[in-house]
Amino acid sequence: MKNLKIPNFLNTRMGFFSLLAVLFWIKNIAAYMTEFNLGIESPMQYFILFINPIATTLLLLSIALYVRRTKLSYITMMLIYFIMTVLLFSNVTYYREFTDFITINTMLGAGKVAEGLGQSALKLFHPTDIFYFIDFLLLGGALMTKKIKMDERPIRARVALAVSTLAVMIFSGNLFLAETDRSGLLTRTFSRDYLVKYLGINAFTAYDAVQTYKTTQVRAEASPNDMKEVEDYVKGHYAAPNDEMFGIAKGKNVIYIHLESTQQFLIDYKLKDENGVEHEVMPFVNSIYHDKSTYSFDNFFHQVKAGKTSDAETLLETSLFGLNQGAFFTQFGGKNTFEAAPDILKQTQGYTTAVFHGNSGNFWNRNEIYKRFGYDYFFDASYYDVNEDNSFQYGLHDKPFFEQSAQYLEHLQQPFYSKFIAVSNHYPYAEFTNDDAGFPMANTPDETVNGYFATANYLDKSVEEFFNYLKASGLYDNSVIVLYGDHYGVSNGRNRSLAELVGKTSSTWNDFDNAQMQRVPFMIHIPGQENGGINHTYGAQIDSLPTLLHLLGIDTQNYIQLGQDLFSNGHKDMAVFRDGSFMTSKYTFYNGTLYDNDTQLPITEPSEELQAQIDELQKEANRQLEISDKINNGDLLRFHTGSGLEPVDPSDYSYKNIMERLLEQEKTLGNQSTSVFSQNNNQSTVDLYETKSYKEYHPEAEKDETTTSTSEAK
Ligand code: GP9
Ligand code: MN
Repeated sequence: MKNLKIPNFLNTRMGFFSLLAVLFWIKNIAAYMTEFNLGIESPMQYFILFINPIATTLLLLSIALYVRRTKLSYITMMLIYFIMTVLLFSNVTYYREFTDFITINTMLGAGKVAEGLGQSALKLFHPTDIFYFIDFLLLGGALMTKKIKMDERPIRARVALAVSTLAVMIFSGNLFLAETDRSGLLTRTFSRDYLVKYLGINAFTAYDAVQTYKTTQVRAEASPNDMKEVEDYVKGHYAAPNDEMFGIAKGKNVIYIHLESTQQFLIDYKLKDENGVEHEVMPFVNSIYHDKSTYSFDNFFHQVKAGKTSDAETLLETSLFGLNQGAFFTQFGGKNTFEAAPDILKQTQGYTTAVFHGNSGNFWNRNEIYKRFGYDYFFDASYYDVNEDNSFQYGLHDKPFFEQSAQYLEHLQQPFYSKFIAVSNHYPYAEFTNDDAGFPMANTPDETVNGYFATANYLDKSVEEFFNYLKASGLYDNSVIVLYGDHYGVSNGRNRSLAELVGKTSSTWNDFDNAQMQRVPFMIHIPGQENGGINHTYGAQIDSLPTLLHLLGIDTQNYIQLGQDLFSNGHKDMAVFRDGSFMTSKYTFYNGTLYDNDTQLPITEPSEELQAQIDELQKEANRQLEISDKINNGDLLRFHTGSGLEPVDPSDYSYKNIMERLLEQEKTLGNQSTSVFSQNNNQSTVDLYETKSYKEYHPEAEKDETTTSTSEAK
């Protein structure tokens, strides 16, 4: 040790600075490789991951370069280094327990996290963790014993500025690459994994701090008085239930099936293959759509914006809109108060509540917001066997997803409220490369459009298999099953390629057509009911919650919901889009142009009377959106006292060790247990689940293929 020669370079300020920067970069990369699971998919993403610690490390450390006094400069440098290390290390340990990164809100409530961890906190530390701090200790020691000498010469301000500027430039380059690889990274903020993967932990934390500050400001300005305006609006907008429908599903389980990216035009749609043979895309969903036990809607619209799936979830479970910019789930999910479906059903009817989704729990901040929605259980990717063969970038594919969900579902106490979020039918609708390949591709100039039908067909089969299981296990008869499409699958920018496939012409395609394409499926299947049918009411996702609650026999008057029961005689025949566009049975007002639904043509010179009518509708649409934004931005529901609901305390919720808890509960309840498992004499029903690949369902298709290829070979 004594003879250890310190290279001269390290005895300069710049040298010491560089050493710290390199060391931190190494630590950071090591953590990326060994601790976090960031789902890197391409060489480009590896490259971005590799460079992303550099910019912020340089920028932060460069602060010390501006300090002229020797000791103070070294202390500042070491202090910054220490803080960055602590931040990295805290994220490492937090991730070990929560598979997530630390937000500012988590830091502010750190006491609660520690409390929740209790004894297990110590287990989060590994002996090798010394690696994160050893260099700090050694360097500190070397400075104090003068092994490394402090350089008395201050760094020139110009040089310090050059380093900071370089850091900013590297950051811009990093950001550019990130946005190219994942557009909307900062505006849509999908998940914390993404931000870390693309920009690093320091940048993620800074970004989160800014967002947290912004939302805290608006929230601080809101007051209980603002609630009055909201209550008045809701009272005036309320649509009383239809007596014939109220309570027809009382006490039943609720099973929401989220049909990812499924548009209404897929219903009853048949895709022609290259030989002109027609293939029904969603035969099973169609059979449900036309079933006498199903209340189907064919003028039902999605209302999402940048928050896509998560906006649909907000709309369906809270009867409020998402935001006009960014994702509500990520911006407010960790702090707002809700009157959400799971909580209402739990508190008023004793429902058990659970979500199933085969993607990481922090995507769209679900692991936070679900607690505030009152979800008892959230089975995220960590509960599923997800591997390279059965998954893609958004998680587990639908067939194994539904199949593997059965082992958990059978242990839920009934009645339960549950949501299954499928995902395989997601952009970019990549062709299956395994035995699930086989459904024909469409033949348009757009690959994305071409693949859409095959993934939708896969989703259809997955749902069919799940229904079969529900029937076999006995759950079916006790349940209301709601199928809904969350948003478009083919974006407006691609609709021209789709035009010919939906009986239109690409060259005359316009915004009127775009607007019509925003219809999504919505069906409420109630086994035992016989007077279902296709309802033509114009409605939208915001209407789902009051509709469902009324079917379950729950009065909604005391809740703050902006939608209306679709069965109510008072339901307004109208759907409002998030951007202020709207749709009625007569008119389409989309992107600022008014169209007549019958002629499908723009109305350029409306009569005075019509104009007044449209103005009135526009006012109504804007009012609904404005009230929603007031509630969400100001977190106004924390002031609402009339709901009769006890406030939700998110720290009462945990999504760890769910299975152990369910089994324990079954045991405690004994013969009072209402889970399917218990009702089946404590025998699992999982074996009743049957799943097969496309090739297994269509052995004839494969034969055809081999015959054609052999005949071609000849
Ligand atoms: C991800 C999935 C997809 O978990 O729900 O979300 P989307 O991209 O459709 O919003
Ligand atoms: Mn979606």
